[in-house]
Amino acid sequence: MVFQGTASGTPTPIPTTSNATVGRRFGTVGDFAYDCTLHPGMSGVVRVR
Ligand SMILES: [Cu+2]
Repeated sequence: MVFQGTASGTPTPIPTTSNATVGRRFGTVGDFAYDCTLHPGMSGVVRVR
């Protein structure tokens, strides 16, 4: 999956994996929208408060 935008604190993309756990740390308050790279239209937002 990839995060939209290039605002400060936007995490790097998460590559496609299988049977793995991948973490990203959000060090900045904000809304970080993302898109699934496998499924068109599967999107979400991580809200950091
Ligand atoms: Cu998906």
